[in-house]
Parts: sequence; C-alpha cells; structure tokens
Amino acid sequence: MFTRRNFLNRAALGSLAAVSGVGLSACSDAHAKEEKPADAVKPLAISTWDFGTKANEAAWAILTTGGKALDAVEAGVMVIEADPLNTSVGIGGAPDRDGHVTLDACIMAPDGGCGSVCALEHIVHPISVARMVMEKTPHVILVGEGALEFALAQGFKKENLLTEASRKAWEAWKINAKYEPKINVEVHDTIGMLTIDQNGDIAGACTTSGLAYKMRGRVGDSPIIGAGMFVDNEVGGAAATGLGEAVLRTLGSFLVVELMRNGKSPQEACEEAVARIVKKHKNYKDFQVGFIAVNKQGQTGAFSVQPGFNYALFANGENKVYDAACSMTK
Ligand code: SD4
Repeated sequence: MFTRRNFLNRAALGSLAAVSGVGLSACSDAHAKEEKPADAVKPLAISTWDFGTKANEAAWAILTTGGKALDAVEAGVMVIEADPLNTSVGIGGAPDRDGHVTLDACIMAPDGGCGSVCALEHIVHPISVARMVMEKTPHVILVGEGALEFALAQGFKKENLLTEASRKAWEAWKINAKYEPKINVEVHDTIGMLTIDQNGDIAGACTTSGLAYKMRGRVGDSPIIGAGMFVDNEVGGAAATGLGEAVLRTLGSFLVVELMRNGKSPQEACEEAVARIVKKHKNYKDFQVGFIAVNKQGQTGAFSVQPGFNYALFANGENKVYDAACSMTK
C-alpha cells in the first residue's frame, strides 16, 4: 500500500540515492511491469499519483455501467478537484505568490474534440468548464477573466478556493518568499487521467493549481493540449505531471502518443519522452516529470525522471497504486 507518507519517504530516499549514487530498486527495475495486470483490458482508468485511486473509483462506476470514457474521466478528476486537502488541484490548491488560486485544466474526447481553461479563478471544477469550452464554444482554450465570465454564464458558482490551510501555508512561504520547486512534494501533484470505456474509446483529463507560489499569470503544461495531456483515439493517450516548463518544451504527452503511433509500447514511449526531457535539460536532477500512457489495446506505461512517481491503475476490477520506473538511479 502506498500511502502519502510512504510516498514522501520514498521521495526522500530518492534524494539520498541521488547523493550517494545508489539506485533505488523501485526505479531501476520495472517493478510496475511485473505486478500490473495483463494487458488488453477494458474498461480501464489510469491516473497520476496515489490519490488517483479515488478518481479511478468514480470513473470505474461510470465505465462499468456502460458509461462513456469522457464522462468517466471528467467525474474522476472532479473528485480530486473537490478535495480541499489536496493542495495542488482545485479547491485548497496552493495560490500563486500573490495569493490567487489559479487553476489550469484540459479535457480531450475520443473524437478529437478538446477544451481547456488556463488561470481560471474561483471555480472548483475547471475540468467541467474546459469540457464546456469544448462543447459549447468554437474555441479550444479560454484564459483568466474570459474563462471566468464564461463559467459564470454557464451557471458555475463563484467560490473562494483559498482554504484556511492554504492561506496559512502561503503566509509562511511569504516570510522568505523563495520560489524553489521541490521534487515530488506537494508543489508537484497534478492529476492526469486516461480512461477507456467498454467500446474501447479513450478520453483524457488533466487538472491542477499549478506550481505553488508561481508568478501571477504563469500557465503550466497541464491545460495545454499535447503537453499536459493528449489523446488520439486511434492510438492511445498520455498525461504528464511535474515541472510544466520541462513538459512544455518537449510537448511531452503528444510526443508519447506519437511514439506509440510509431510502434512503441506505452512503457517505451514514456521512457523515450523522459529521455528527451533529460537530454534537453542540464538541470534535470533538480526537477521531476512523470508520464502515464495507455494504448488502444489497453496496455499501460509510466516513467519519470526521478524516483518517487507513482500512479493508480483500475483494471480487471482492481484499483491499485504502482511505482513508476524512472530514469535517475544516481
Ligand atoms: C504545472 N505540471 O503546473 C503542473 C504541476 C504538476 O505535479 O504537475 N504537478 O507545471
């Protein structure tokens, strides 16, 4: 069982391993591959991080009763958006350095339709606004005030997303006001999710409050179609978590899907995308990026730069957390 505490401990171990040059077994062997259920299953839900199990449960309820991948993926990530204790998604998300909680989200349907909101404030469920951008406008992305106006016009309620706990943490951060993204800890916990329904159709979603104490107006990879998430229903889907700037520079999720289109397995594709990021970033040891992927056959993959990334897979009726293999073992 991978609890949050375990996970943070693993992250700490990972840093130790990095310093001492000792590799972590969870990282150097493909632990996940050995324990994962057999491939080619549907329906299926896969989400970034251990809290993804809760999202998977909500998605599973829809998928197993004949629901669509798109409805399942939206319902899944909404569970995490509504959790005030999760400090990196939806309500309770860490604010920017000026104290505004600004949310990024995108969604993609099996027919290639997609919608996104960037830097949306005051709305608990940016993923649902992104879906409405897809379904009710001729556009793909709405940002900031325009996205808020659209959401309010669609009947979403304006709410305060800065919880007391997040406000206190921000006040404490302001004392030194250092912006130092840390590997794996709460500042890096987006939910990216992919679902396959009983028809074999694939949908994806990604939602986050972005990097804690980011500059006002900063948008990460998560709401950018192809960066934080991408689905091609003929091939598969991918989603990213971690330092958005590194994912944006390589258009990571699109890259994973294109690699699968060209014959790589989801696991190989995630590994290659991480290798690209490592190659293009001299400072790769200072940040985390992780990918999850699924292909049309229901095979899954996950890989990250650093130790400590895990993901939740609901397949064959079992909802479990797996450690992802990773690039850095020293
Ligand atoms: C971002 N990718 O805004 C997001 C943050 C994240 O896990 O994924 N954290 O850069």
